[in-house]
Amino acid sequence: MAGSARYHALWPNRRSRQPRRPFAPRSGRSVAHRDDLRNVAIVAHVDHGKTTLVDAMLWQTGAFRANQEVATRVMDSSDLEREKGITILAKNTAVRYGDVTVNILDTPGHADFGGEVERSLFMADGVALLVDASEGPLPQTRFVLSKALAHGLPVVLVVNKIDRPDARVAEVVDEVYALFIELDADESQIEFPIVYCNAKAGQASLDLETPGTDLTALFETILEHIPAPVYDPEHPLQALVTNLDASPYLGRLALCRVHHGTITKGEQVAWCRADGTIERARVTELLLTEALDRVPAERAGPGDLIAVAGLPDVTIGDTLADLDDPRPLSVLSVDEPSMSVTIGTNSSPLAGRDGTKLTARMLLSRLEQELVGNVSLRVLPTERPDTWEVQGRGELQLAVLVETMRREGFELTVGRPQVVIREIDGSRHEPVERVMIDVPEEHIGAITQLLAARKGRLQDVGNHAHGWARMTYLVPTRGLIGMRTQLMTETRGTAIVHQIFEGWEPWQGTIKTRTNGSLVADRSGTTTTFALMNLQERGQLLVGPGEDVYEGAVIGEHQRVDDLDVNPTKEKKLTNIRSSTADELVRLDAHRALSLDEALELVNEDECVEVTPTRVRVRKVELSQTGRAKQARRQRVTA
Ligand SMILES: Nc1nc2c(ncn2[C@@H]2O[C@H](COP(=O)(O)OP(=O)(O)OP(=O)(O)O)[C@@H](O)[C@H]2O)c(=O)[nH]1
Ligand SMILES: [Mg+2]
Repeated sequence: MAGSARYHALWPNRRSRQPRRPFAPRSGRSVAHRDDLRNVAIVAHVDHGKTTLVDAMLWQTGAFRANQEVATRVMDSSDLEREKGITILAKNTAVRYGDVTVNILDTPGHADFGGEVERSLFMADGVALLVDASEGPLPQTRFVLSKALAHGLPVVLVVNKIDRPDARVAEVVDEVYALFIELDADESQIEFPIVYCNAKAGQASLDLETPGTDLTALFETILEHIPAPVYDPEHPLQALVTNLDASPYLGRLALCRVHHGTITKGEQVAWCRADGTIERARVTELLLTEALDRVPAERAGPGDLIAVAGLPDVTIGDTLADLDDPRPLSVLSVDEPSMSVTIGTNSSPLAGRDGTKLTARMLLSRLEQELVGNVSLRVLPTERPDTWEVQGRGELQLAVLVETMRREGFELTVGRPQVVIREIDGSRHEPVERVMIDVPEEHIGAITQLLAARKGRLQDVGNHAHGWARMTYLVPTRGLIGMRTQLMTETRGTAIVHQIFEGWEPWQGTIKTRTNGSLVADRSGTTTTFALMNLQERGQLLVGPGEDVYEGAVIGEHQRVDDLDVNPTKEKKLTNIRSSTADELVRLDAHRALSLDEALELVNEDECVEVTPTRVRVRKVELSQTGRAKQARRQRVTA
């Protein structure tokens, strides 16, 4: 077959990679190709321009009418994604380029959503690795590349944002080569083509000197270097569920890649579940993606990315197979969680004021629902019947879950983020992160001190741009909790930090990260301007006047390391004597209103966060003053 000859000429070393691709036909079996199809995942560090590039690819291939109003970064469709300006869920879109359908998988670049990237790779036959022309490869670039190489996927390097005035393309390309070598890529993988892009303007070129006018160079490179899906024409149906979605009309949708065989609307298939059981199920609806829409289809074949309705509680990792010859695929595994928080019902005195979902039962069923679609999360019981421990990849992933739930009407108590501890070979291990910090050179001293206190080990210092250093550390994840704020203060807001999970290491002993105590309300009531004005000298306030507080609510950060109980509700004593002095000249400074992420970063060990649809409050776990005093005494005795 002509297609096959061309294919092997392009990828002479493919045979050696085959054992690492779980779904490719076994050697010795006949091999066929879907030459009319390409499945490419776009992977990169956060903000390097993946979603913007997908926009440009959609425009170029005529997915939108010329006068159509289309939002920028159209794939970032959820409210949270739009607000935060980042991609959270991996999504796919399909465009037609000539006779070929290109399925593009847009993935998130933030390290916490690495599980999404890993799953997308099970659907792809190759990746476009995007790297910012100025920032160069960063920790998540390393992560996504290592995963792509482990899957044996060929890479097209896209150097993006070449229009940046501080672009340093040649160096960045060298850094990418160095990264491939560091990650032990084999030779065929290192011989990647390079496309230079300005995703914002929709331009790509193979030659840096002559910029492109559109994305033709990118599409041609993808067609040439990302292999068409291969399959065994004699193999029965095998489709792996790698993601889930829901439709108001069709119910739960299983998003799958067909690896072998064909699937037809209305037919009966064997539904092979993760627990080993096999059920008979009917494909009530079959959908293929066209641009941003899912459209009904009669049948789909090898390499197609499909959505299937009719399997009510299908989960990720299930296989749809031939009824007469079911062959389940091995369940896909992704990296284990390294961070956890406790999530419980709201136990503050103000509970029930603005939420609609308050009970432990509602909370548990919501968490269970989340587990179905998110394989990188775990939910465990705690000793309290109304609280669960939720484990995930990082603080942001957990914060996004809490944020989503509060928008649905939940009121919650969220504990301080903790690292997950694991027993490995009988000893305690903790997660360690690789952290890259870009700072102006004059702050190197401050960074060194800060990271040393948090048990960071310096791996590398380099020059990133003129007068800027790039320092790479390995730091216990524990030491990073709450670090960002301190780092920003020390470097006058100039530091740029990127971090990613590196691995597990033996427990590294006590790390002292806490620097400020809290100002804690000593009674219930409403805050007054008068009281806050007197308290603002003691630290940074977190509440403004006229807010409801209760005993044990944290109303500010204390300047000192210990906590201070204060009365933020005190009224001014009215007298007959007019005074034109003192307090009228003092103004109440703006307080620092905390977002959910900031609150989770700020909380001390004996504190937690009260989250309702409209409010985020930091509070003591033990609300009563006397209770806290007792606890402190007991701790002093045991210490
Ligand atoms: N100057 C310039 N800016 C770009 C280019 N491509 C993207 N950007 C900008 O970079 C920012 C991030 O773009 P996104 O497309 O959201 O990046 P992303 O990789 O999808 O980000 P995540 O999904 O959150 O990982 C946006 O402000 C874009 O406008 C480019 O070629 N040149
Ligand atoms: Mg994106």
